[in-house]
Amino acid sequence: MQLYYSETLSPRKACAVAHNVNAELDFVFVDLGRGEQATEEFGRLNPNHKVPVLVDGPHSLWESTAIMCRLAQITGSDLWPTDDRQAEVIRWLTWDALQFTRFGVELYFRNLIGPHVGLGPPEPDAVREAQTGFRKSAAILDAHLANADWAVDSTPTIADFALGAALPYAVGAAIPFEEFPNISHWYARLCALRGWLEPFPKR
Ligand SMILES: N[C@@H](CCC(=O)N[C@@H](CS)C(=O)NCC(=O)O)C(=O)O
Repeated sequence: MQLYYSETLSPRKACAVAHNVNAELDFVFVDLGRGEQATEEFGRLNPNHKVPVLVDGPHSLWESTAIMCRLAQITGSDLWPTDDRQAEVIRWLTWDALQFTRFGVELYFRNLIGPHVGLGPPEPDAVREAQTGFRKSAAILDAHLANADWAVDSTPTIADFALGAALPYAVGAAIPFEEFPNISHWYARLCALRGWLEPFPKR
């Protein structure tokens, strides 16, 4: 099994889970700067020409959330629970993609990636708007975490790995999560999990 990755936000989730669950796989670095994802060959693994991709024999699985599920499933990890918690994990994954990390990703692209790929300096109004969206959803997560150590029940799940995805980039991307004390405490717990702070293999 191979996990194709780059050292960027979405593959970071898959790599962190792979380390956390001790998955037996080979990490394959894809150099986005050199356009390695744009080749026809890579397009056969993922027609979107994006990383991460998990390749298992003839099967390739793309989308970081699906990859986190698969890695937890094949290793029997409780990061992807099979009981009543599963629907709640899906609830937070869905909400995260459409709310919390959606705004985090926008700030990541505008402030950190855009200037390096020729998009010029971030547009201040667009940054402010994304920060407003982020704060609105962060208030909801912060209220939830007032009475909970993790997104779902009392143990970490892939929902936490998804919710944390943009936060390692918070300083450079100007993501104001530290205004929210319960999110800050939860994020410190996430940082203590195996794989979170050092998700990428040594190259
Ligand atoms: N929704 C996808 C997003 C994947 C994605 O946007 N990957 C970026 C790196 S963070 C990429 O491969 N970009 C290369 C490109 O667009 O050419 C996921 O969660 O896997």
